Amino acid sequence: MTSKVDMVSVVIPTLNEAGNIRDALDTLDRELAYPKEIIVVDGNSTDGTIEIVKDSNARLIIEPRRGYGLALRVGMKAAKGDIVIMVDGDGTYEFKHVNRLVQRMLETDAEMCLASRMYDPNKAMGLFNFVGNKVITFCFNMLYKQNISDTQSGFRAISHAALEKVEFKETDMPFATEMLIKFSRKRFKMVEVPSTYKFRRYGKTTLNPFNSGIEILTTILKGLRS
Ligand SMILES: Nc1nc2c(ncn2[C@@H]2O[C@H](COP(=O)(O)OP(=O)(O)OP(=O)(O)O)[C@@H](O)[C@H]2O)c(=O)[nH]1
Ligand SMILES: [Mg+2]
Repeated sequence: MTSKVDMVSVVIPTLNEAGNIRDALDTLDRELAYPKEIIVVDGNSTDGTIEIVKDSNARLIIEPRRGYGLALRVGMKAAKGDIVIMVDGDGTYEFKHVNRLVQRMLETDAEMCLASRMYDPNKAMGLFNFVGNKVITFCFNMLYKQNISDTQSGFRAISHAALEKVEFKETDMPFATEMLIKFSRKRFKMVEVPSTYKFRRYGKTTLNPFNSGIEILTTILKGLRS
């Protein structure tokens, strides 16, 4: 559990996010009210993302191996802060809520705080993803006795000490669910704050929602044996 914060590390995976990353870095730099380091883990983007990150205050790690989860894991290993924030580089999460996540984590003495998009009246999440998320979240909550409203949120504040107690295997989208499973198993406290979700302004998704959904449900079932 984290009682004081000397530094917050923000880890951002990017794959061809040139249209979004500068705004993401500027907003985080401006909004995050704690001493910070920002780590961008880039999958060898070819659209100028790397040049934009090099021209910023953020630290750049190039990770040519594919996978959203792998990129986050590499960034988290490199992070030095007591709290690690994970968030996408595509500007779909509301960075202005970043301090809320840290504050709620500290107030509740939790090991993780998720930004839940399920309170969002704008519903920027497409219908397929919304329904898929509901199904996955229902299965997860039932099987692991949790009460999380948005298990697929990729915007989270996490205790660094807790992360060090867990080993991850997943390399792609199921990583986010593997983390919840392993935190549940360790009885780490997980809380959430309401947040909003925005449409992607530039670039395209790397996710195949159907395949990811199947992989995530498989991860939930596999986790029962762990
Ligand atoms: N380094 C790295 N980053 C990745 C990889 N795949 C995805 N990302 C980044 O991970 C984040 C999440 O991926 P998205 O493509 O936005 O997936 P999504 O959020 O499910 O899809 P959208 O609804 O379109 O936003 C984005 O910042 C991507 O640029 C990868 O293989 N390597
Ligand atoms: Mg996204």
